[in-house]
Order: sequence, then structure tokens, then C-alpha cells
Amino acid sequence: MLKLIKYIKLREWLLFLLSLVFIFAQVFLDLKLPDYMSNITRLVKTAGSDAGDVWRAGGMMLLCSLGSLASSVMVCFLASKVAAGFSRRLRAVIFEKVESFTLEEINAFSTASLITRSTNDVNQVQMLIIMAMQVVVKAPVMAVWAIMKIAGKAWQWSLATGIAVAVLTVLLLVVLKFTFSRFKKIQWLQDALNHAARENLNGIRVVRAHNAEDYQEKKFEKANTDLLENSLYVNRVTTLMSPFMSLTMNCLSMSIYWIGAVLINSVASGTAAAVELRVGIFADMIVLMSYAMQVIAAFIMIIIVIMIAPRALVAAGRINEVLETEPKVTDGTRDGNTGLRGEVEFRNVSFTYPGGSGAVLENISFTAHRGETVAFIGSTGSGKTSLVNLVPRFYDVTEGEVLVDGVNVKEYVLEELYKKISYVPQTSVMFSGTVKSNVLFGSHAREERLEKALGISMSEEFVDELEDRENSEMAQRGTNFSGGQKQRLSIARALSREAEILIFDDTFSALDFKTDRELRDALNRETEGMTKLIVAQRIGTIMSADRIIVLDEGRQVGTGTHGELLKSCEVYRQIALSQLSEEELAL
Ligand code: M5T
Ligand code: MG
Repeated sequence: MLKLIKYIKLREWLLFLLSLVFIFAQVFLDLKLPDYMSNITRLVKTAGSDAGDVWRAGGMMLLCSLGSLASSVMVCFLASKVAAGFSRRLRAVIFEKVESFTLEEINAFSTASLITRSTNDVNQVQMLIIMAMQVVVKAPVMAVWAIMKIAGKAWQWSLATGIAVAVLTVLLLVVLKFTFSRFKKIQWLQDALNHAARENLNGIRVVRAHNAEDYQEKKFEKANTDLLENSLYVNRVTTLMSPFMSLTMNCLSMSIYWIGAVLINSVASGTAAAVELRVGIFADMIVLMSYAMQVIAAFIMIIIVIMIAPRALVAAGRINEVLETEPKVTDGTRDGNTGLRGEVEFRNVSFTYPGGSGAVLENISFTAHRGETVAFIGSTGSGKTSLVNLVPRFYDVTEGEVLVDGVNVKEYVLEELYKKISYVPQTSVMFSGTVKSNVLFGSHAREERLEKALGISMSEEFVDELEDRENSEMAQRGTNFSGGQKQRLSIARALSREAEILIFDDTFSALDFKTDRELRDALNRETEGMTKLIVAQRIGTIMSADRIIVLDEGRQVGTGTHGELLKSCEVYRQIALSQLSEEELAL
């Protein structure tokens, strides 16, 4: 929690200070009430006093109460304002941080947990701030002020109040002991619940098709019941507090009256002075009763804050974890001007996934010069995606070097590196918006490139048929487009940028053969100056590449043109034979 304090801005500190003024006003007014009450008691008990005085004292009491009410509304208003502003900033900071994460950090936290952390956890902290601002200053001030006022009266009363406070403290400690660890668990269970819900929604079609609703429900049920049980436990224990608190309060009032009665009785009766003394004790008792109740009220306020604090502290800790995680992939210092353009080189690159057991890539070396097409082929799981992911630094190499334009990718300012590269992932990613906003994604792309990009990527044919052409709506994740259409749009997105290097990770697989061929022709015509790294499953897609790299279980088992590889690389020959007939290969 303390570490998050730095995200509170000056404006909020000022509002907080302002709220202190109202808090002091409120405490002052609340504690003024018993004084008037004691006045009234004296007035009523004293013979010959004026009814007008009683009214006046009563009127002042009313004013004090109204003043106190107004102050507490103000404090509440200010607290909400501060807390809301703070949590808005916190969410923005988390979002920004998560954007800087690589897949490694995101996987380490899990998407579900990152979502709970930036929503539910922030809410917990926000709630604590609202409560704390109203109580943390007020309660102790109130308690100390009231105790000071009590102190002048008979010691027996102070002792009774003291005992009540002690009992409540012990009670609080016991409850905290039983609940603290559970609060932590509850936040983690929120993650689990979120995870189960997300997974189910993402895979809803598969769930339906496999009649797996029951199976999924059971999984969800488990997460849900776990959460229920823990919440119930915590709530049961904390509600136990409430009857004990009432009991303590009632015992306290009883003892105050009892002590009062004993004190009054102990005064020898008969004289006028004795009557005076008795009235005095009685008035003191009434006042003391109010003060004692204020002390207890202050204490209960603290208890409530302490009750919600553990959960909020756990939440704050979890938020802090995100904010303190430094992405493994860090910015370099070089800008993009290196004198070369569109050159990619791998020098003895080996790569193991963080936390993974074995090397996924071993000793890969090749160079792609400007304008060349280098293709990667190999069976599933041979490491093709992992290989191309190293160029835009989605992960960093374990050994060796990846160079872009003659400079190690780690040396570039990340933004400069990303400017050079256009990347089309294996599964196309669409964002809610329009076709246009998806193709001209981000700020780098310029509008006039839209038509060209749609043209080259063969998207024009279906975009033309849409009612609003490029302004047609795109649903989240592009669910209103076909797989092949999405693939073509993501190719268009890559082409809309003036990048030096184009990376296509198996981007042509959802296209029919005819479109695949036309698209490749258009690509070759229109992207002459760009270097292309193409991952493909089909020999047809890469036959004309300048260089083909054959991967087998992460090893580079062949490098060369189609013709060369057919002669020299057995793995390549096998792949080729499985897809094309002998005659086609002979061509
Ligand atoms: C190569 C492992 C995977 C496989 C190997 C993406 C990813 C992969 N792997 C991880 O451990 N973690 C990851 O995040 O790496 O995988 P690939 O590079 O994705 O293979 P591919 O692109 O050649 O396969 P495909 O199916 O796309 O043609 O052992 O377990
Ligand atoms: Mg792949």
C-alpha cells in the first residue's frame, strides 16, 4: 500500500488536507453535544431555571448536529473524489505497464490475473481509501479528545471505558488472526474464477460442439464454490464481531449507570449542598455516557477499516507486483539509422523458452538481404514461430545474436526497431472498430496506403462487397469475418506500414490455393524493396523464395533454394514429396 502512495497526485493531497478541516469540525461539533446535554440536565434539575434556556441549549444541539452532518457529507464527498481519481490513475499505470510486458511476463501473471488486478484489486484499494479517509484521522482524534474529557471525572468511569476498549481490541485481534490468510486466498480465487469464465467464453464453440457444458460447469463450479466458502468463512467470523460489540457497549452503559448510582448513593443526603452534588454527578454521568459511546464508536470505525484493510492490502500488494515487474526485454539506445536497410541476420542463435526445459532452436544462422524472400519450413513444433518471434524481440535469444540492419536487436530503442518491422502473427488478431481502423492500426500508417494494402492483400474483393466498404464494423476479435478474410486483413495491416522487413508467420495457410498464388504475385510485385521472412507449411507458397531454411526439431537441417534443397536435404524432399507429385517436383 505504501508503495502505491507515490501515485497520489498533489491535487488529491490538497483535497485530503481539506477533508481534515471538515473532520476536525465534525469531531469538535460531535463532542460539543454532551456539553449542552449536561447543561440541559442541570437546568432541568435546578429549581427556578428558565424554559427559554433549555430551548436555547436544545437549539444549539440541533445546530451542532446539522453542522456535524454537513461536515461528514463533505468528508465523504472528498474521500470519494480522492479515491476515484487515484484508482483511475492506478488503472492507467497498470495498463501502461502491462503494455510494456513481453509474453514472458504476461504468461507469468496470467491474463486472468492481470484483469482482476486492474479491476477488482483496484476497487478494493479504492474502497479502503474512501473508508480510511473518513475514519483513520477522525477515530483517534475523537477517541483521544473524548478520553481527555472523561479524564476529569470519577476514575471508576474511565476504568470501565478502558476495560471495554481492551475487550474490543482482543476481539479484533482474534478475528484478524482467523481471517487474514483467507483474505489473501480470496483475491487468488477471484483470479481462478475469472480464468474459468474467460476460458469458457473463449472456447464456447468447442464447448458446445463437444457437449462439454457439464464438464465446464463443474470446473466453474469448483472455482465458484471455493470462493463462496472462503467468503462465507470470513463473513461469518466478522459478523460474530457485531453481537460482541453490542454486548460490550451495553455492558459499558450498564456499568456507567451503576457506577453513577453508587456514587450518587454515597453522598450523604439531607442538605441542599448534597442535592447540588448529586445533580452534578448525575449531569456528569449523562455526559460521560455520550463520551464513552463516542470512544466506542470511534473504536468500531477503526475496526471496520481494519476489517476491510487486509483484503485491500493484499490487493495493493498484487497491484504493486505488476508495477514493479520490469519487462525482460528492455530498451536500447540506438536509433534506426544504421546505413543499411532491410537486412536480417541470425548468428548462431539458440533459444530456450523461459522456464522451458530444452532448447527450441539450436545454432541457427542465415542472412536475408534487402528485398530478398527467406522462407522457413518444417513440421509443426519445429520452431518456426519461435524463430521469427526473435526478430521483433517478443523474446530475447538465449545464445547468439539477431541483427537487423547490421545491429544487434537488443541495441535499438524498441520503437525504432518496431518501425522497421511489420509482423503478421500465425493467428490473426482483430480489434473492435472498423475494417479501416484495423488495417491502418496504430499511428504509423497513413490513409493513402489503405487502398494499396487492401489491393495487394487481395482483401479488396470482399471489402468491396461490404455495405460500408472499409468503414464496415469489425466485431471484437473479428468474429464477423471468415478466417481467410481476417488473414488477408492482417496482411493488409502489415502492408499499410512502410516497414523494411515483413514477417509472415504461416499467414497463407487459411487461403485457398488460387488466392495464395495471386497474393504472392502481388506481394512480389509491390514489395520489392522489403525483405520478407515467410513461414509456411506449403511448398507451393515458398518454392520461389531466394532462400529456404528447413527446420527439424529446432535444428537448421537445410539451407538453399528449392532446387538445391530437393537434391541435398532429405527432410525437405520428404515434405515436398508429401505435397507435390514427382512430376511437379521435376518442374
Ligand atoms: C516450437 C514450444 C512448443 C514447441 C516449440 C509458441 C511457444 C512454443 N513453445 C513453448 O514452449 N512456448 C511458446 O510460447 O516451442 O514451437 P513453435 O515455434 O510454435 O513451432 P512452429 O511454429 O514450427 O509450429 P507450427 O505448428 O506453427 O507449424 O515444442 O511446445
Ligand atoms: Mg508456428
